[in-house]
Amino acid sequence: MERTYVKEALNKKDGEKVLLRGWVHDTRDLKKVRFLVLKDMTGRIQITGVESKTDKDTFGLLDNMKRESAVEISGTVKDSKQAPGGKEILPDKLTVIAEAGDPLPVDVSDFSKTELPIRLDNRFLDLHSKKAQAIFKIQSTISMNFRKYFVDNGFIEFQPPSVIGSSSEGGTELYKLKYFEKDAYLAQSPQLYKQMIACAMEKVVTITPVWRAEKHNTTRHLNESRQMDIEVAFADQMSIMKELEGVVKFMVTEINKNHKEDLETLGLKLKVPEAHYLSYDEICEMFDIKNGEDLSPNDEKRICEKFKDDIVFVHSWPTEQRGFYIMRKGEDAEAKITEGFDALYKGVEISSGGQRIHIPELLETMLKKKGLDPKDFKSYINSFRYGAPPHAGWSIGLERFTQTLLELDNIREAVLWPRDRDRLTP
Ligand code: AMO
Repeated sequence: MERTYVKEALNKKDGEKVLLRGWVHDTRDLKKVRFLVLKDMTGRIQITGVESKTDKDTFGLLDNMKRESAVEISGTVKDSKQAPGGKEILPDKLTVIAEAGDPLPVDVSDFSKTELPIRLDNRFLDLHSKKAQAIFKIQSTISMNFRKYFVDNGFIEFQPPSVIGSSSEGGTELYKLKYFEKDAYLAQSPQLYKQMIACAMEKVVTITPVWRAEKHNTTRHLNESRQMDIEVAFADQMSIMKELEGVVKFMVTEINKNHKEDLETLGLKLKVPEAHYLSYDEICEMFDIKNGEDLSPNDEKRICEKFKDDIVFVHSWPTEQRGFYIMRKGEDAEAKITEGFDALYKGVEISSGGQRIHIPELLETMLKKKGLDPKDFKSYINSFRYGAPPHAGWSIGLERFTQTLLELDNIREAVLWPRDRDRLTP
């Protein structure tokens, strides 16, 4: 007999036979009647053993099932007003495929209070919980629809290298490694590569891991994360902010459509956000922030509170607050304002980007101003000497976005196996 998934079993008629596989979520023993809640990737269903009717061995097994054990159950579907979902299974045969150890190192029930570090130490088991599953099912919809939105709009997906020869963000937070006789680094972003490909193929998109050796220990930073990036030729900061607004609206709409139950599990109702566009100067004035400084986490919160559950684009940032590769207003090395922006959503920065410098001489000047050596960026600078048009792009962190959207206290909830200052295993 072919396997039936729980969701399918819940749609079968009274009397139909099924073969289910999954895990023991819960059991209840009322002596003459024994219940087992079976779960698989599609849902949960009640198995009801009755002493007077159920096969003796099967009824006996129901007495002593260890939670989270993998089992196979064949039986008959029965309509039931009391059972969740309106159906239960009267078992013919129960086979334990893999028994779970007892006690479990993590409580994976719906009322679990196990603390995050212990859950992460035992992530393999934590993934049996409804809440963790809801987060990663939604994350899968985020990345899939991110890709879909852009590919459907004519973008080309590309894969940048992860081992690089020099810094791509101009900062110091690089992981160094030996690469034969040379020093190499783990990529901090696909920045330089996406620019080079966009200058030839126009509209490009990627989802790629990045590594940042920052020693911070916060609830919104990881040392390994996934960035969802785009880059577009013949574009400026305004046109690509519109792309970000479009993709966020699309992803939220798809989540609302496909994850009703998961959102319920997480206690969330998602509003498809509107977008507000304000310059950095306007924001400073509006919120009494010292012009020239970065926005503090508290500033980001204050700004978002005013535009509740909407996206706030803060554009035209000052030069000293942006990377060396962000275009200066008017293509002027002395300009105080750039074509760079940040996107804030539900209290945090979810994305940053802008128009890039496509003029080699201006790039060399800006590198020097930032204390970097243009020699280290030779191949990158040279790539703009042969017909490189103005171009712009941004990056949105997959885990940061998941955390923000799902209102998770800690970004580590939004990554399967976090890499942070203290955590390298599992
Ligand atoms: P930035 O450094 O702002 O920009 O990163 C882009 C987005 O990536 C996410 N992010 C992080 N998520 C988790 N942990 C971290 N340590 C972390 N750092 C960043 C955030 C952030 O908004 N190359 C530019 C983008 C561009 O101009 O295209 C860049 O990397 O969501």
